Amino acid sequence: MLYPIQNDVRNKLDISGIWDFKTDPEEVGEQNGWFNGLQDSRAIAVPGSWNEQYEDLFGYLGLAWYVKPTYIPQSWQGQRVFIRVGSACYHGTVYVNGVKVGEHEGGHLPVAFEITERVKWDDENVIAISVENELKPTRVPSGNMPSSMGMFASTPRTTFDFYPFAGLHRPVVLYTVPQTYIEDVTVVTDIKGADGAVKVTAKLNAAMAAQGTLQLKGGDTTVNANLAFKDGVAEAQLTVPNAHFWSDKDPYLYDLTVRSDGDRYTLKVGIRTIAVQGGQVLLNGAPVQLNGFGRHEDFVASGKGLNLPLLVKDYQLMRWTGANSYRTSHYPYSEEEMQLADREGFLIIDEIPAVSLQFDNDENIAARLRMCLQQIDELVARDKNHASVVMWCVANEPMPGNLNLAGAAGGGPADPSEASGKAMIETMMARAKELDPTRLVTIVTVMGGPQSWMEKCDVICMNRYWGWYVLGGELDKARASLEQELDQVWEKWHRPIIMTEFGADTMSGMHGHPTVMWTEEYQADYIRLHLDVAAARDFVAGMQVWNFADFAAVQSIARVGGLNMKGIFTRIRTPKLAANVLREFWLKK
Ligand code: GCB
Repeated sequence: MLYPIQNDVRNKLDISGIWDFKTDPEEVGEQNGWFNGLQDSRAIAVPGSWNEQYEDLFGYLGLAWYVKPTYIPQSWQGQRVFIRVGSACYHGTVYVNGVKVGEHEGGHLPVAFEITERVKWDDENVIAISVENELKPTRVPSGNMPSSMGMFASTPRTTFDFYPFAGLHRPVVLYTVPQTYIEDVTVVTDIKGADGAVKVTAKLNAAMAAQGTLQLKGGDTTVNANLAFKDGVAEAQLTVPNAHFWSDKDPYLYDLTVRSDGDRYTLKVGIRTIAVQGGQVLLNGAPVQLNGFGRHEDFVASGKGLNLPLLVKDYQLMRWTGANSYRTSHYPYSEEEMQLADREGFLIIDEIPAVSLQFDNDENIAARLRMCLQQIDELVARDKNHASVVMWCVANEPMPGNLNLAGAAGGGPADPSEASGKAMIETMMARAKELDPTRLVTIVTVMGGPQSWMEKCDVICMNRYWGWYVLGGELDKARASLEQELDQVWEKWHRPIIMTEFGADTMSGMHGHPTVMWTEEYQADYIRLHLDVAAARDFVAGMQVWNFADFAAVQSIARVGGLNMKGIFTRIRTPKLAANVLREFWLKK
């Protein structure tokens, strides 16, 4: 799925801004024609989560309406017009001039609908989007599960700890394409000695024959090729002599332009390869460490809404720690963020929203699997051309019924959900591999989860909390358990291991001597211990601290002030002591 662009033959109008907004807890808006305009509305910012904009909306997850009147330029006539919603979390329905044009389930991926026939060229157009984020067992991620999370039971009743923010979280844009247009482009890169090999597949919106061209341009290099479309598809293989390869240290990007009859589309291309060998991840054939963070899209006032200054600042702060990598825990991040990652040279583990999947009953499992597969399809379609994306992650901490949270990998006594979980996980991983055999595929395993679920992972990704949830305050024992588990997992699989989470809640400004849990000193010691243990093991291919910054969490006895405080930075991005430990380890290399 191509990102909308503005050029000489395509148009784009971002209609984000202040919209009219009204909640609809009784769900009467549709029958009362709220899509034509709202009575007694209030102002809301798009993008943004509604929960952070009004105090009374903090806990509201039900149906709500967004309405925006807008003109559409006359000069667009004759082209095809689309509306594209970057993220309606969790379910969105789109209306244009009183007509429903489509709906989308899944809160973190874009959707576009053609609206050419609906446009009024000489009057204002009314764009309306209804959105709800009700927590349901059949959704991904799931909520309101019959099972309780024991002492972790939270408000709202999620199966995860980040706050389930709702709303239009990313830009809403109108865009045009010519009548016959380039619908999709897929770029696969390879390295042949000093040369780059760039394979491009372009697809038109119609199964027709046509001619086209390709141009790859960067610095003094320009490579051209012809495209011959047959049944709407054309392929070309470019050779880039003495190519400038993309890497985390030198994120060089070429401009690739595809042309066919009346259309033109340009995207950024980084030439690189990614592979595993023994205990190492190889970028362009050389070992690379994926050091950085698990993160969240989260900030004061904007909630999970796209916040561009924050993005730029966060990348700068990550670089300041020496990080070169992160995971889009626990859902796909914005496209703007992926573009920045290409440009800044971050190595991304790109995750669908399958956080804390449970395998409780067949009907729910089937519904969740359908949703997960849809999200894998949509994520790969959206992100397949980003050099920064090196790995697909199809689940974070799937939960077996026999989970032994206090234990090492291996899980508790045999439980039927282990087999159903394995089947679902492997179906998802196979789907990602089938769609994109050029990237690595993984799941992130939970502490005490079954080892059998790691079997198909290219890289073993482990979330572990030795020294926090288990052996809290006992860092010596935590070290021994961590060492033992890492060595055992390596012995079993002989694959690279990335610790995708390890962290300690830390109240900024709280100090202690001797160090105790929650103090900045404890977090610093805890992180140092983990990085030390990893440094002594060359099969550890990356360390990603949980979390980059404190983030809004559901309310529970485990979350002081409704925050998860495992951040290396506070929610407003002030560094804690542990930031310097990261700098010590990650910058000295
Ligand atoms: C985890 C989850 C993450 C939580 C974290 C924690 O294992 O993957 O979403 O925020 O633990 O802090 O408890």
